[in-house]
Amino acid sequence: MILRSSCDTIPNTMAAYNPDKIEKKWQKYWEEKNLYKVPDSVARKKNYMLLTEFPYPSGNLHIGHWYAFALPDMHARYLRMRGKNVLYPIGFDAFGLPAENAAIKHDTDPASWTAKNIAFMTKQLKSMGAMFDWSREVSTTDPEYYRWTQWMFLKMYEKGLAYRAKTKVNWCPKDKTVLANEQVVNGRCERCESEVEQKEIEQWMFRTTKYADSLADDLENLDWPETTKIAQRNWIGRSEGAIIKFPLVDVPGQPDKKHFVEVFTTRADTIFGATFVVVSPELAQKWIDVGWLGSLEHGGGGKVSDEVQDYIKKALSKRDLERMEEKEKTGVFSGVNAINPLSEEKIPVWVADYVLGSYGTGAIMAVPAHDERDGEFATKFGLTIKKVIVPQSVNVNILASPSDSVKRDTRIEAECFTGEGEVVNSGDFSGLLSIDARKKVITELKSKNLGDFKKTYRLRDWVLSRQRYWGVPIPMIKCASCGYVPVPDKELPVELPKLKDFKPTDDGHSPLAKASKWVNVKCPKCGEKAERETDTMDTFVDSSWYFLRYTDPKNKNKFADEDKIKSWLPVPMYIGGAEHNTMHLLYSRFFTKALHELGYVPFNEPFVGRRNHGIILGPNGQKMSKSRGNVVDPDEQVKLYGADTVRMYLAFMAPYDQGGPCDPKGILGVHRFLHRVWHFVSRFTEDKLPTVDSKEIWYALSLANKNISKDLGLLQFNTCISELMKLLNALEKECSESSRLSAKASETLILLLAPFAPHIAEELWMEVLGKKESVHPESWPEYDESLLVQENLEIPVQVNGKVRDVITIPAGISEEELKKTAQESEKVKINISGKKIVKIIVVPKKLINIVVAGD
Ligand code: ANZ
Ligand code: ZN
Repeated sequence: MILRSSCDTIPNTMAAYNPDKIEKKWQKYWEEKNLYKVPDSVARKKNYMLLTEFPYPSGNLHIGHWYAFALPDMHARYLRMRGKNVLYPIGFDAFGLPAENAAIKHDTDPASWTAKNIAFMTKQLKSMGAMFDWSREVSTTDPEYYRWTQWMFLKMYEKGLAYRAKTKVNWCPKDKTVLANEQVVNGRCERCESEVEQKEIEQWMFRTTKYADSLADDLENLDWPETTKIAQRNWIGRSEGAIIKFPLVDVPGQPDKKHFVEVFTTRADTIFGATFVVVSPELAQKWIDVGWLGSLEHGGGGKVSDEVQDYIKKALSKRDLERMEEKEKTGVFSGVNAINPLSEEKIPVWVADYVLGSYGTGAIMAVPAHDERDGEFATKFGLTIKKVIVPQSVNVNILASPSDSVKRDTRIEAECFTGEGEVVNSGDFSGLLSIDARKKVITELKSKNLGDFKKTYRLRDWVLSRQRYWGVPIPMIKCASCGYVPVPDKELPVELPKLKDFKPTDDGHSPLAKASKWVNVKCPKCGEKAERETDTMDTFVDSSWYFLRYTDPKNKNKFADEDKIKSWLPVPMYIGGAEHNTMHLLYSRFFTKALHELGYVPFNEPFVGRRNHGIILGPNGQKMSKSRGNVVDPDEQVKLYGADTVRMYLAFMAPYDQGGPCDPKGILGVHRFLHRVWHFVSRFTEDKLPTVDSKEIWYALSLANKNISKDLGLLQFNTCISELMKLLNALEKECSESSRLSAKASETLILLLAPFAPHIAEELWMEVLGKKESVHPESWPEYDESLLVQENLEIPVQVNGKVRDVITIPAGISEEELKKTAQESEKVKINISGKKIVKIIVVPKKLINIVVAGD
């Protein structure tokens, strides 16, 4: 642990800098004055919502929270000083599994556990000194909030955007609930890391796939990190290809060419190389069910072989991911054959689990010469490999030498060539480029009614129901005669009942099923006995629209007033973690698109700008964790050094988008800097000292202003802090201990510091400069660009004490640049070339002397 006393070595003639005292004092003052309460509109000011991801009330604020909130606060404060009506909102994403698990562990209930955590974390958040507008706080567990979550679900249900269907879902056996695909990481539950099972259950779903194209296309216009866009595009996974029909032959007991197998391919240009067809075990099972692979009865001809049945059974028990990653390909001949619709060759149909039932049509045309998986499969089972694409370079003959050409050719023979090139061995299509052949092949098949263009997506509809207690009840009622009936609007919210036993059950039912008084209701349609839906919503539903509520958090009649929505949104800048690249950011976009289509919001993208912040590591550069013992507790650091130091240290530590190790020594360095600022500005109260207001002082202030303005606008906090440090160095040089800074220059310095260290800035502003009003509503200082254009100086350059040249340089040049310019002088070069430079002595603004050895 680092002791406070190590800072007391700093000479201090004035009252010592006591962050603990001043920070509490100003936080109280700001709250009393409603300094951060944001009006709906201010004349001639533009509304600007700076959004950060609202926290989950886990119970304790860690350093990552500080990183996520205290640094954007600097940006928010800056924009406010630049004349915007800035809303920096805060709330809690308070439903969810961890609350239930923690409540079970601590023998309490999720509601009390969550409320207690929110209260504690609110106190911690306030210690940051951020300009959160607490009057607009939202919590997703507040019935006045989730009334609208339920209402939105019902609006989407009315329009078919929410529906119920039986699907194969990811089931976490430990948490006993369904997980979205996005919540399964490497086949394991994202939260508890248990191996995820596959189960078929009826679920509530959102039709996210309806917007697949717009979710992919609209990324183009967003000011988002490219990595986030790529992650979303991959998640949506649009691929443009074709569906092609292959007639089946040799189907037991069926006349030829009556049945077809449909395949999805992105490489229709390779169709002449399709030497077999592979169907997924799922599709093969369907074929068995309708008798295409023969009968199941023993005895008699045309029976489905045991080998095929065993293979399918085994394959179906595996997860998709496992199947895709398997090194050794497995499969079995199905017993039927197909006709390649263009080459008209008879080719075998195999069953193999590397083809997935849930993608495309669940069947493929296998092109072993040009698809690696097909190639491995063909090699293993001795199937025909036929080359139909050659790299263009081979034909155009741009290869370096003939021997090289031969080498490459054999490589292509031996290996699978997956690239684009020229089509060969393909009838009339030979000679075309693969890209052009693709379209021609599909068009030709289309004219024969054997194929068509087709887009396919990896994106699946969003399974939103959870068989858990601590979530928003799904506002539906199940009636034996009417089916599912929506809860009427006027009965919203459907409040979550208090439950003694909220533990999950093994039978796949939500714990809410036990609340019989709550469950048993009358059908809103026919009035007969009916039951409430007992599943609750995935918490990602709650967080898909919270930014809308910030614009009008107290509205009782609507989720938010249209004019208020219009005046604040879409969000111009959203700052958060890269872990939300897909799920949260995709779901919020889906919600916005749905609400837009339903006419409730005037835009179809929620977040125009997005930046991801990096992750803070432990002092040793490893991920912070209790077990590693490298956790830096922000409360402890605040107690030692104050919030201003912690804020500025985190800003200084690393580029914001990268993050890095948190080093207590660095914290001390920043703390010393604030001591120096304190000491320097405090001298202002010593009336006897003369004031200094030189050109150099205004040059330093203007330069810092220019650079900080640029960097703070771009969220480049670390360089802002180093600018402040450089500024203080320059000011201290110009204004010695026996003098003090002028009032105007002191003001400018404090204004430049205010977004970063709001408490010390306030103290110096009000108590030292004697201002009557807070510094924070002040405008950002202007600077005069002409001050930055400095006159030139003539500097003699000596080599070993002898003047060799006189160079002309701008007065503001840095020492490094001066040294460089001096060595570039032709006259100097002659005298130092081939010699070792021992040192370079600089007398600022007067002289430079290069000392060389061997003269
Ligand atoms: C023939 C072919 C030849 C293919 C070639 C590729 C290369 P993306 O781009 O990811 O959409 N495919 C189609 N459905 C499949 C399924 N259910 N399971 C496994 N693989 C499947 O991939 C499309 C390609 O993946 C398709 O194009 C198909 O193989 C395969 F030289 O068809 B291709
Ligand atoms: Zn009914």
